[in-house]
Amino acid sequence: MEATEPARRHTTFGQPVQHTHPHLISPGEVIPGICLEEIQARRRMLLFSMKEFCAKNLDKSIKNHIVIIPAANKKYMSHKIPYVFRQNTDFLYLSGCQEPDSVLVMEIDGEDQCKSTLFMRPKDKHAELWDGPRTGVQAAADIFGMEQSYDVALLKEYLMKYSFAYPNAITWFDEKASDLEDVSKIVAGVTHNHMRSPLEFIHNIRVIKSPSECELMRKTCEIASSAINRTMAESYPGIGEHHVFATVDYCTRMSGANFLAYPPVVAGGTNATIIHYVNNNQIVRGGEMILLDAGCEYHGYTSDITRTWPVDGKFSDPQRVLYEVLQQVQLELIGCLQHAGGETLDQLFDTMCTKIGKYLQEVKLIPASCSGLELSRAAYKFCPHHVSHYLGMDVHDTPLVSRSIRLRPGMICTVEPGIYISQERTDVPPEFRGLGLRIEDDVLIRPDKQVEVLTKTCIKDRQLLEEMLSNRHSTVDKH
Ligand SMILES: [Mn+2]
Repeated sequence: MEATEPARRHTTFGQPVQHTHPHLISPGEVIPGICLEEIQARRRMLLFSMKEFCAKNLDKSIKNHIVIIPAANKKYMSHKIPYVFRQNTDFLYLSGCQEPDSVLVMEIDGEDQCKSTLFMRPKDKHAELWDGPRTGVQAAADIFGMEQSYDVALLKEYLMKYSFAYPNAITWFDEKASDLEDVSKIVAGVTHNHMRSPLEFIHNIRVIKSPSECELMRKTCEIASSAINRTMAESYPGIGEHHVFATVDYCTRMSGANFLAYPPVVAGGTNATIIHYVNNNQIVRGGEMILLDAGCEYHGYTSDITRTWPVDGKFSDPQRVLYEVLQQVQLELIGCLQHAGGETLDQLFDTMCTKIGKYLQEVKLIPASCSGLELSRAAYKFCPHHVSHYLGMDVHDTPLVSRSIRLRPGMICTVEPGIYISQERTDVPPEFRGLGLRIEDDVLIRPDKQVEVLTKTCIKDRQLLEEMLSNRHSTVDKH
C-alpha cells in the first residue's frame, strides 16, 4: 500500500485531474463537467463533417484529411510577467488540454478511421520548478483519450511523413488563428497540398451545446446573476464605479467562477451612453443610474448580463419611462425567439428596432409621423448595436456562425436591447439626454419552441428592482 500510494499522489500534471483534484473533476471527466467520451465524440464529429463536406463540394477522390489545431501560448504584460493564461477555445473544446504550446493533430482516412495525436511539451524539471508541473508526453494520450502523444519537437517530422504518405490529403489549418508561429511555419513548410481553414466547421459544432455544456452554462449564469443582485444591493449614492467592479468580481469568484469573462462595463450616469465604457473610474451620484455589463467564466463557460438601476433606489420619471419601454421590448423579444420575428438573430434585431421605434413613439421620443423603414432607422439611432450574439465558451461565441441562420435547440444567445441618448441629442427633450440603459439576459433555445432564460434569477422587473433597492437602504445608509 505505502509503496504505491505516494507515487500516485506525487504524480503531477499540468491541470487538475480526477485523483489530484477530486473536488473539481469527477470520475470520467477531463475538465470539470465534461467527460472524456464527449470530447472524443467532438473530434469524430468534426472529422466526419469535413469529409462529408469535401465529398459533396470539393473532390470525392480525396480520402484523407488532417486537422492541425495549436494551443495558445503564454502572453506577457511586461518582462517575465505573464497575463493569466487562457487556452485557445477551439483547442480546449477538442482536446480538454489546458497546456500552452501544445498541438492537436486529427486525421481521418479512406476507411473512416480516425486518429488523434497530441503534441506536448516534455517534462522539464527546471522549467517546472518555475512555472509549475507539466502533464508531459507520456501521460497525455491516456488523460486526453488520444491514440498517441509525442514531444512537440517531433511535429515537423510527423507532418512531413504524413504529407509524404498522403500527398493528396487536405490540410485543415488556420494560420490566423494560430498563436504559435513555429507551428505556422512548419505547416507551411511541409504542406504542398490543399489547405483550408477548419474554423467554420468547429464553430458549427460548438454552436449547439450538449446537455453537460448546458449544465455548465446554467451554473455560470446563476453565479453571475446572484453576484449582480448582490452588487446592486450593495450600491449607494457616491459609490465609485471601480467599487462596483470589485464587488461583482469578488462575488463571482467567491461562488466558484474562475474570473470575469471580460472587462465589465460599470457606467454611472452619462457614461452609460458610451457602449464599451470600461474606464470605470467615476463616482456615481444620487439621481444617476448605473449600467453594469458583467459576466464570469466558470470552467470554460461564460455568462454575459447587463442590468441598469437607479443608484439611490428609485427611478426618476424619465428614467422610469425609458426603463419600462426597454423592459417591455426585452420581454417581447425573448418571447418571439423561434417565432415570427425571432427565427434568426438578425430577424430579432429587426424586431428590436421596430419595437423600440413603436414604444418610443408612444412616449413621444420619436415623431408619430415616422413609419416603416424610417421608424426602424430612428430606433437604430437609440440603439446602435446588435440585439444578440451566440454565447458559450467565448463571450462572442462561434463568430463564424452567421446570425442569419435559424435558431435551433441547444443554441445559447443573449437578448440585449438598449436605449442610449447622448447629451448632444437636441431632438429629444432635455430630461432624457445623457441617459443610457441596457437589459441583457442569456437564453437557451429548447425544443418545441421553448426557451430557458438562464439568467432569470437576476432581478430586472422595475418594481421588484425598486423594492429590493429600497429594502437595502436600512443597512446601506450607514455609508
Ligand atoms: Mn453581450
